[in-house]
Amino acid sequence: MVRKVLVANRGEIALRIVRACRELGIGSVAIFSEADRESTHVRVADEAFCVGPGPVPRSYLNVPNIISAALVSGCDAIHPGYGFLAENARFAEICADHGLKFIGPRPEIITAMGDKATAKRVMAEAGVATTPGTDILASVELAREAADKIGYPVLLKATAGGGGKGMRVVERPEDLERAFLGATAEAEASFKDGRVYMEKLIRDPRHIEVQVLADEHGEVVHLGERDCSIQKPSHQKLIEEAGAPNLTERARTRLHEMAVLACRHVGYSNAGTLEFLSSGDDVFFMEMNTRIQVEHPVTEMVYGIDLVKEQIRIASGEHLGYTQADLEPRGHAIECRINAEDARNNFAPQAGKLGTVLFPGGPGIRIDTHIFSGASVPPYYDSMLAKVIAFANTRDQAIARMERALRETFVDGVATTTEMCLEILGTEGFRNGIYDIGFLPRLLAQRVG
Ligand code: MV4
Repeated sequence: MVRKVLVANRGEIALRIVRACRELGIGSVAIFSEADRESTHVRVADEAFCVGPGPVPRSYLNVPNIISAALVSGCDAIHPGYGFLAENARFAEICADHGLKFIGPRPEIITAMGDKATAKRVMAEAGVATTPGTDILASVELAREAADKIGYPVLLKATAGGGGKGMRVVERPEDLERAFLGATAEAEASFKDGRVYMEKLIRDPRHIEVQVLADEHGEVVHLGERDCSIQKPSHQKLIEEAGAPNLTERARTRLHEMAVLACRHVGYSNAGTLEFLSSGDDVFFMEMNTRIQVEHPVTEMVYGIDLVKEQIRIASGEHLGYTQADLEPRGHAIECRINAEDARNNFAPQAGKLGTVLFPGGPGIRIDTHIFSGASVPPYYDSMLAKVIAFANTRDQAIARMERALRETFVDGVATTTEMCLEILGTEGFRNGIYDIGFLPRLLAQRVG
């Protein structure tokens, strides 16, 4: 086993990783910015190093300082969490160059999956269902030919994208040129890579993703699916659940099989997530995330597996030690994200000093958070403060439990997404489990008139 892990992150996920280390009997080293000096992950880790001032490029992306902290403290591995350096292949290489095990897949896989057109091509080769479409489009003329063949409406996507940046829906031929130039310019500005590709637009799909674990000896398992269709207009997830409601058994089985097939094909190792669009019996591969994800706890609750511990064990060269037949999901789990955001004002991020903070407890409730009464919320970072996870035998019970828990949640001093989550849980669409990626944008549009 690795003996000491540098946790290259902050907030709830840094704390989550420190907890996994402690339970494995492994040392943990936190890093922090000057704005996070008083943060929980700093207190709870065995050791902690300041790596720079508040702004992200000067601290949590400061690779020389992070590598130095790992080396002077005698770490043999780095866990990147999510965000920051988690999907930076160059960082994974630099870790290896310094004798530090990067807890994630090989750098080449990170690079391949980071380029969305490449990822799609690789998955299609593996036999995974992908959306009808093209590879990179070199000109408007080629885009026009492709769109005529695919049939409108089509979607232009940035290959360096993900998260919706550089994406354009094109309903009619006369809109194609504008959309192509717009998508290219936006992608160039956002990613310094203006290359785009085209897909058939899937109307009103759901976002279903499959969790996988693969060891470094070729064993691959899936840990079922999550429905992450409840997203803000900015494409950020707000509520996730495991398993997905209203999925046909045929679609569910295909999703699971394709995820495992894909991992075997690329020689994947460590934890990963394959994102799909789902519509009726149809499923289409979208992207693969080569990191632990924010919403991993819902899968942990349903499968009784600690995914972060598994990541560390896998990176240590251990065998999974179980097969698909050993894995049986039980019950239902829902996660609500408590963000420091004003849901009545376009989810504007909130910063400042917190007053009283009270989180729920009791049967079937898990809270993953780093905040406490009197803590500061710095302006530099992601606005997620906490994840409330409700687990129960059935979906209806999990919903009731989540509603109960959110009514026990108090975060004084900033506006949060707690009430927004309660409103969603109360809707007929959520309760019957028939919702798609347009659900929250439609709900918000109704509210403002
Ligand atoms: C799509 C799509 C419909 N058809 N692709 C959005 C972000 C990027 N990761 C992929 N996205 C989409 N790709 C085809 N062919 C609709 C979306 C999409 C979406 C997907 C998942 C979750 C929320 C979304 C919100 C808007 C659009």
